[in-house]
Amino acid sequence: MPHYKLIYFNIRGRAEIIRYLLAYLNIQYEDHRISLDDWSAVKKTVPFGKIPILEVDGVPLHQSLAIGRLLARKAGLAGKTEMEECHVDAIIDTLDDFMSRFPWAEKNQDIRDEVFNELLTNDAPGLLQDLDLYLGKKDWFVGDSVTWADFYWDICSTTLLVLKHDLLEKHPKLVALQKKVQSIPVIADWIKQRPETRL
Ligand SMILES: N[C@@H](CCC(=O)N[C@@H](CS)C(=O)NCC(=O)O)C(=O)O
Repeated sequence: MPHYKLIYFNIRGRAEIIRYLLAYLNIQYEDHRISLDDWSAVKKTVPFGKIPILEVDGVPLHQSLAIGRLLARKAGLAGKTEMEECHVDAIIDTLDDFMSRFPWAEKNQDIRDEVFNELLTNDAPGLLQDLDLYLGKKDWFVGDSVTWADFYWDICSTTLLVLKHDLLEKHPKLVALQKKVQSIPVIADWIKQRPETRL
Protein backbone atom coordinates (compact mmCIF):
# COMPACT_ATOMS: atom_id res chain seq x y z
CA MET A 1 0.00 0.00 0.00
CA PRO A 2 1.52 3.38 -0.98
CA HIS A 3 2.06 6.05 1.66
CA TYR A 4 -0.47 8.85 1.35
CA LYS A 5 0.09 12.31 2.84
CA LEU A 6 -2.54 15.04 2.46
CA ILE A 7 -1.28 18.58 2.95
CA TYR A 8 -3.80 21.35 3.65
CA PHE A 9 -4.86 23.94 6.21
CA ASN A 10 -6.76 22.96 9.36
CA ILE A 11 -10.14 23.33 7.68
CA ARG A 12 -12.46 21.13 5.62
CA GLY A 13 -12.27 23.44 2.60
CA ARG A 14 -10.93 21.97 -0.61
CA ALA A 15 -9.35 18.97 1.09
CA GLU A 16 -12.57 17.53 2.47
CA ILE A 17 -13.60 15.79 -0.74
CA ILE A 18 -10.23 14.01 -0.71
CA ARG A 19 -10.71 13.07 2.94
CA TYR A 20 -14.21 11.67 2.21
CA LEU A 21 -12.91 9.57 -0.67
CA LEU A 22 -9.93 8.26 1.29
CA ALA A 23 -12.32 7.33 4.11
CA TYR A 24 -14.63 5.58 1.65
CA LEU A 25 -11.67 3.67 0.20
CA ASN A 26 -10.49 2.79 3.71
CA ILE A 27 -7.06 4.19 2.84
CA GLN A 28 -4.93 5.24 5.82
CA TYR A 29 -3.18 8.57 5.29
CA GLU A 30 -1.34 11.33 7.07
CA ASP A 31 -3.77 14.25 7.43
CA HIS A 32 -1.08 16.92 7.58
CA ARG A 33 -2.68 20.24 8.60
CA ILE A 34 -0.43 23.27 8.42
CA SER A 35 -0.88 26.56 10.23
CA LEU A 36 -1.18 29.88 8.39
CA ASP A 37 2.14 30.86 9.98
CA ASP A 38 3.88 27.95 8.29
CA TRP A 39 2.18 28.45 4.93
CA SER A 40 4.68 30.84 3.32
CA ALA A 41 7.50 28.34 3.87
CA VAL A 42 5.44 25.37 2.68
CA LYS A 43 4.12 27.29 -0.34
CA LYS A 44 7.62 27.35 -1.87
CA THR A 45 7.84 23.57 -1.68
CA VAL A 46 4.58 22.53 -3.37
CA PRO A 47 3.77 22.48 -7.10
CA PHE A 48 2.05 25.70 -8.22
CA GLY A 49 2.18 27.03 -4.63
CA LYS A 50 -1.36 25.87 -3.80
CA ILE A 51 -2.92 23.28 -1.54
CA PRO A 52 -4.40 20.70 -1.13
CA ILE A 53 -1.63 18.39 -2.23
CA LEU A 54 -1.86 14.63 -1.98
CA GLU A 55 1.55 12.98 -1.87
CA VAL A 56 1.53 9.36 -3.01
CA ASP A 57 4.82 7.74 -2.01
CA GLY A 58 6.33 11.23 -2.06
CA VAL A 59 4.94 12.17 -5.49
CA PRO A 60 2.84 15.34 -5.14
CA LEU A 61 -0.57 15.49 -6.83
CA HIS A 62 -2.28 18.88 -6.99
CA GLN A 63 -5.76 20.26 -7.78
CA SER A 64 -8.40 18.94 -5.40
CA LEU A 65 -10.84 17.82 -8.08
CA ALA A 66 -8.22 16.06 -10.21
CA ILE A 67 -7.20 14.15 -7.07
CA GLY A 68 -10.87 13.58 -6.24
CA ARG A 69 -11.53 12.14 -9.69
CA LEU A 70 -8.60 9.74 -9.39
CA LEU A 71 -9.85 8.47 -6.03
CA ALA A 72 -13.48 8.41 -7.15
CA ARG A 73 -12.57 6.16 -10.08
CA LYS A 74 -10.69 3.86 -7.72
CA ALA A 75 -13.76 3.77 -5.45
CA GLY A 76 -16.31 3.22 -8.24
CA LEU A 77 -17.88 6.59 -7.41
CA ALA A 78 -17.12 8.42 -10.65
CA GLY A 79 -20.20 7.25 -12.59
CA LYS A 80 -20.90 3.86 -14.15
CA THR A 81 -20.72 4.91 -17.82
CA GLU A 82 -18.92 7.67 -19.74
CA MET A 83 -22.19 9.61 -19.87
CA GLU A 84 -22.68 9.25 -16.13
CA GLU A 85 -19.10 10.38 -15.55
CA CYS A 86 -19.82 13.50 -17.56
CA HIS A 87 -22.96 14.22 -15.50
CA VAL A 88 -21.05 13.64 -12.25
CA ASP A 89 -18.23 15.96 -13.34
CA ALA A 90 -20.76 18.58 -14.42
CA ILE A 91 -22.45 18.65 -11.00
CA ILE A 92 -19.08 18.89 -9.31
CA ASP A 93 -17.98 21.73 -11.58
CA THR A 94 -21.30 23.51 -11.03
CA LEU A 95 -20.86 23.35 -7.26
CA ASP A 96 -17.21 24.30 -7.53
CA ASP A 97 -17.95 27.28 -9.79
CA PHE A 98 -20.23 28.64 -7.08
CA MET A 99 -17.92 27.94 -4.15
CA SER A 100 -15.01 29.53 -6.04
CA ARG A 101 -16.86 32.85 -6.27
CA PHE A 102 -16.59 33.43 -2.52
CA PRO A 103 -13.65 35.71 -1.69
CA TRP A 104 -12.33 33.35 1.01
CA ALA A 105 -8.99 35.12 1.35
CA GLU A 106 -10.36 38.71 1.32
CA LYS A 107 -8.97 40.59 4.31
CA ASN A 108 -11.28 43.63 4.11
CA GLN A 109 -14.22 42.54 6.26
CA ASP A 110 -16.72 44.96 4.65
CA ILE A 111 -15.99 43.77 1.13
CA ARG A 112 -16.02 40.18 2.30
CA ASP A 113 -19.39 40.54 4.04
CA GLU A 114 -20.92 42.31 1.08
CA VAL A 115 -19.88 39.71 -1.49
CA PHE A 116 -20.73 36.76 0.78
CA ASN A 117 -24.13 38.26 1.47
CA GLU A 118 -24.83 38.88 -2.19
CA LEU A 119 -23.86 35.33 -3.18
CA LEU A 120 -25.88 33.72 -0.40
CA THR A 121 -28.95 35.91 -0.78
CA ASN A 122 -29.13 36.68 -4.50
CA ASP A 123 -27.29 33.92 -6.28
CA ALA A 124 -27.66 30.79 -4.15
CA PRO A 125 -31.46 30.44 -4.58
CA GLY A 126 -31.19 29.98 -8.37
CA LEU A 127 -28.45 27.39 -8.02
CA LEU A 128 -30.42 25.50 -5.37
CA GLN A 129 -33.52 25.50 -7.50
CA ASP A 130 -31.55 24.11 -10.44
CA LEU A 131 -29.96 21.42 -8.27
CA ASP A 132 -33.37 20.51 -6.86
CA LEU A 133 -34.79 20.16 -10.37
CA TYR A 134 -31.79 18.14 -11.49
CA LEU A 135 -32.18 15.77 -8.55
CA GLY A 136 -35.91 15.44 -9.22
CA LYS A 137 -37.31 12.27 -7.71
CA LYS A 138 -34.00 10.42 -7.86
CA ASP A 139 -32.20 9.16 -4.76
CA TRP A 140 -28.81 10.44 -5.94
CA PHE A 141 -27.71 13.15 -8.35
CA VAL A 142 -26.56 10.74 -11.07
CA GLY A 143 -27.62 7.17 -11.85
CA ASP A 144 -29.03 4.87 -9.22
CA SER A 145 -26.24 4.90 -6.65
CA VAL A 146 -24.07 7.32 -4.74
CA THR A 147 -21.27 9.14 -6.60
CA TRP A 148 -18.68 11.67 -5.52
CA ALA A 149 -21.03 14.40 -6.82
CA ASP A 150 -23.28 13.56 -3.85
CA PHE A 151 -20.24 13.71 -1.55
CA TYR A 152 -19.32 17.11 -2.95
CA TRP A 153 -22.86 18.35 -2.46
CA ASP A 154 -22.73 17.36 1.21
CA ILE A 155 -19.34 19.06 1.66
CA CYS A 156 -20.27 22.31 -0.11
CA SER A 157 -23.72 22.55 1.47
CA THR A 158 -22.30 21.94 4.95
CA THR A 159 -20.15 25.03 4.49
CA LEU A 160 -22.95 27.06 2.91
CA LEU A 161 -25.19 26.23 5.87
CA VAL A 162 -22.54 27.53 8.26
CA LEU A 163 -22.70 30.81 6.36
CA LYS A 164 -26.52 30.91 6.11
CA HIS A 165 -28.44 28.59 8.41
CA ASP A 166 -31.78 28.79 6.60
CA LEU A 167 -30.33 28.32 3.11
CA LEU A 168 -31.99 24.96 2.46
CA GLU A 169 -35.34 25.72 4.07
CA LYS A 170 -37.17 25.37 0.74
CA HIS A 171 -35.20 22.32 -0.36
CA PRO A 172 -36.06 19.26 1.73
CA LYS A 173 -34.90 16.88 -1.01
CA LEU A 174 -31.45 18.47 -1.06
CA VAL A 175 -31.32 18.24 2.73
CA ALA A 176 -32.32 14.58 2.53
CA LEU A 177 -29.52 13.93 0.06
CA GLN A 178 -27.04 15.59 2.39
CA LYS A 179 -28.24 13.43 5.30
CA LYS A 180 -28.03 10.31 3.16
CA VAL A 181 -24.36 10.97 2.38
CA GLN A 182 -23.66 11.75 6.03
CA SER A 183 -25.16 8.45 7.09
CA ILE A 184 -22.97 6.24 4.90
CA PRO A 185 -21.14 4.41 7.72
CA VAL A 186 -17.54 5.31 6.75
CA ILE A 187 -18.52 8.93 6.13
CA ALA A 188 -20.44 9.07 9.43
CA ASP A 189 -17.33 7.72 11.19
CA TRP A 190 -15.11 10.31 9.53
CA ILE A 191 -17.50 13.17 10.40
CA LYS A 192 -17.51 11.98 14.03
CA GLN A 193 -13.73 11.83 14.29
CA ARG A 194 -12.63 14.80 12.16
CA PRO A 195 -11.27 17.94 13.82
CA GLU A 196 -14.06 20.44 14.38
CA THR A 197 -13.52 23.53 12.24
CA ARG A 198 -15.93 26.22 11.07
CA LEU A 199 -15.12 25.89 7.36
N1 LIG B 1 -8.43 24.78 -7.87
C1 LIG B 1 -7.46 24.52 -6.82
C2 LIG B 1 -7.43 25.72 -5.89
C3 LIG B 1 -6.25 25.64 -4.94
C4 LIG B 1 -6.24 26.84 -4.00
O1 LIG B 1 -6.49 27.99 -4.44
N2 LIG B 1 -5.92 26.60 -2.74
C5 LIG B 1 -5.91 27.65 -1.76
C6 LIG B 1 -6.51 27.15 -0.45
S1 LIG B 1 -8.17 26.62 -0.69
C7 LIG B 1 -4.47 28.07 -1.48
O2 LIG B 1 -3.54 27.32 -1.70
N3 LIG B 1 -4.34 29.28 -0.95
C8 LIG B 1 -3.08 29.81 -0.50
C9 LIG B 1 -2.35 30.62 -1.53
O3 LIG B 1 -2.84 30.78 -2.65
O4 LIG B 1 -1.28 31.12 -1.19
C10 LIG B 1 -7.85 23.24 -6.09
O5 LIG B 1 -9.04 22.89 -6.11
O6 LIG B 1 -6.97 22.56 -5.54
